[in-house]
Amino acid sequence: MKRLVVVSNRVADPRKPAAGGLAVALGDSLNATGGLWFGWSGNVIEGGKPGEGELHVHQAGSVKLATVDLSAEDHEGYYLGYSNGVLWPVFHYRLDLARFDAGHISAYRRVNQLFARQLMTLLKSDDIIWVHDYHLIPLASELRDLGCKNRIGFFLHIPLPPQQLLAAIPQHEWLMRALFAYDLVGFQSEADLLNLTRYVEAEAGAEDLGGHRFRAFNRTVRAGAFPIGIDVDEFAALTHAKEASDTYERMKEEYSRRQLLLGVERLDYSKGLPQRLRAFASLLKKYPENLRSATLIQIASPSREDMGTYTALLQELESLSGAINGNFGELDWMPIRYIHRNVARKRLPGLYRVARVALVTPLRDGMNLVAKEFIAAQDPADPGVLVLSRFAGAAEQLKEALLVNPYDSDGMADTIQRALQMPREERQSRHQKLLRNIREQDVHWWRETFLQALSEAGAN
Ligand code: GDG
Repeated sequence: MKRLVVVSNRVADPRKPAAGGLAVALGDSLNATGGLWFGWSGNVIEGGKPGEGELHVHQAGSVKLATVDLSAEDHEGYYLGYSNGVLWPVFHYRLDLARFDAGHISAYRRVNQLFARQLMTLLKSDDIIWVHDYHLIPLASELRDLGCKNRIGFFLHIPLPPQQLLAAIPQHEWLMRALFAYDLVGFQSEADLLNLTRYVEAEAGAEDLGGHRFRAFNRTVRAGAFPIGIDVDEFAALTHAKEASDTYERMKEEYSRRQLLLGVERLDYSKGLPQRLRAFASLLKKYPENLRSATLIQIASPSREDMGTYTALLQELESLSGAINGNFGELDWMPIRYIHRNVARKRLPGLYRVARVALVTPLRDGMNLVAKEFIAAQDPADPGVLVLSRFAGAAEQLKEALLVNPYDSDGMADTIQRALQMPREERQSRHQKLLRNIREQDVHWWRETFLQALSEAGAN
């Protein structure tokens, strides 16, 4: 079996449960092939030389972890400036939040070159390389420039926006041309794949060879939609373990006279949090029978707080939740419990299971794993209802959720009311279909389907 080499911005030890679902999923293939996982070490070297960084290699069981330090200047330009200041907002359709700066794109390229140089020293000629996410779009192109002939696949975890939005990025031709250095590029949804097709035909003059294969710049790339899933069994086991059961029992008792609604995400403007709080306020106004009963627990775990756009969002959420609690709250009932802290992963399934309704209403999301985790944690005999944004990649698969337009607060309030009143039989039948779906297309299916397609992607 050929060795798998995974490259992503951050690297995790797959043996540690805290590493999260993706690490566990990739860990299977990395373990089976004695693989290598390569990325940034997380170290920022003050006064370090741009374009240079020490390589650290250590063995974690049968997997080799290789990481590179970044100079403070590279971290600022590559990570904060370009990846999270340009690509994250534009790819989530938020051109208005992008800050274009020529220095940032040079740092982005420089770090990709640094990674390519360091990775080349570790590669064997028949390794299969799988690159992840928007931080590393030009990596294959830099590797090819150094003579790398390996099979290389790329998976984008976030959405790919329409052609016109991509074209607003000052160096979009360079960025998108870099995709042609891969043998396979994978997206979360059919909508993203369609956006790629339109872009490469209109802007890169690519020839459509059929079967989502495109030819341009003397290379052929295959594209596909590979919706990422979760490890359903692992999540179900977590749900029945002690920490989650304790959380469930405690919360169940506390909320026995209330209807619990739940939102869980990293604090990010793509997740539609202010819109969700407004929809909740509208629910309380339009359907007063929910007063003293419906309670929204909103977890917004801290993330990328070194970026200015997040400070404004944090303030908006604090003021919105304060106003809603002030306007509607009673001595014995607070409508919103807004928690700006990380909740332990082991407790999350218990929280999901006790919720009557999950609000997963991003303005845009590549996939959204919270929606899938919520389904996996439910009691099939008395499941909660998933209210899901039509703009999450997951909406293409999870058709039995109640789909909403996150920009329409009143419409969302009506749908939440429907979810709160849904009879048990309908909840059961929807949940059964949703569960079947996330089981059939779980994270192992995702990994195997992608790697199979990569092994079949035609030689260039
Ligand atoms: C990107 C794409 C795509 C959240 N709060 C806490 C916590 N979480 C965990 C959830 C879930 C994960 O974080 C979030 O995953 P999502 O998929 O919802 O969103 P992103 O982080 O934006 O991920 C996304 C994903 O990549 C995979 O391809 O689906 O579209 O944006 O697992 O449970 N975990 C803990 N405490 C929290 O407070 N422990």
